[in-house]
Amino acid sequence: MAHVEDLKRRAAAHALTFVTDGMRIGLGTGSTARHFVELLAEKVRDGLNVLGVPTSVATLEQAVSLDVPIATLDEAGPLDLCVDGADEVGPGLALIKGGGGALLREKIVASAAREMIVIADETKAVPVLGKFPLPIEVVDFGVASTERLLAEAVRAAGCEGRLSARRDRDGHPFVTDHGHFIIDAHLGRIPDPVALSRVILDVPGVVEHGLFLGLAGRAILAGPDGIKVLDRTFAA
Ligand code: A5P
Repeated sequence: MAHVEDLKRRAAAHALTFVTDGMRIGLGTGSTARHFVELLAEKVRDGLNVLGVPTSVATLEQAVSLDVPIATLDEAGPLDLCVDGADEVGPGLALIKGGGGALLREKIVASAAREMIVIADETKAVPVLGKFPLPIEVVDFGVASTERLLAEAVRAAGCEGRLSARRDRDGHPFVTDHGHFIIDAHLGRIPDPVALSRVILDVPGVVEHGLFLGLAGRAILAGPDGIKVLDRTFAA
C-alpha cells in the first residue's frame, strides 16, 4: 500500500495542474502543503512565474529556502488560488484546520483567494466533522474564563466534549505565530458546523476557529486507487 507521505505528495502534485503562469497563490501550512511548496519550487526553477503568500512562519521559511518568490498578503493583493491541507474534509467541503496552529493566517489567506483547493490523503474525508479536535485561537488574557465560556457555547450548539489548552513539547502553552493560545475542542461530532462557528465567534477573547466553511471549492484527495477531485457536492 502507498505510504501516506506518497499520497500527500500525489495530491500536492495534482494541485499543480491548477497553477498557471502569473498566479498569486496562498501557500498553506502542514506536511501536505510542504509537499506542494517543494513541487512548486521545482516548477519555479523551470521558469514558472508565481508569487506565493505563506500562511505561517514555517511555510515562509520553506519558500525562502527554495527560492519561491513570496510577498505578504497586502503586497500581493487578491489571490488567484490558495492550496492548503486540512485535518478533516466534511460534507460540502467544510473543513477542520489548525492542527498545526496556523489557522488564523490560513483562514485570512484562503478568504483572500478566488479559489481554495484542499490537498490531503483520502483518510481526511469524513461523513461528519469533529473527530479531530477543533482548534480555537484565543488571546492570552483571561484564557481560563474564555475556556469556560467556550464550554457553554459549544453545549449551546449541540456539541459535547472536553476543551483543553494546547501545550508545546515542553509543556508550555502553545503560542501561535500571532502570539495567541489555542484551545482544542474534543467534540467527537459537530452536527451543525455553522451554528457552532457562530457561537464560538460570539465569545470575547476568541480570535478565530478552525472550521473553514464555504471556503474550499475543491478537494484533491489521494488514495491507493488514485486521485479524487471533489467539489462542494461532496457528502462522504
Ligand atoms: C495547519 O495549521 C493546519 O491547518 C494544516 O493544514 C492541517 O493540520 C493539515 O496538516 P497536514 O497536511 O500535516 O495533515
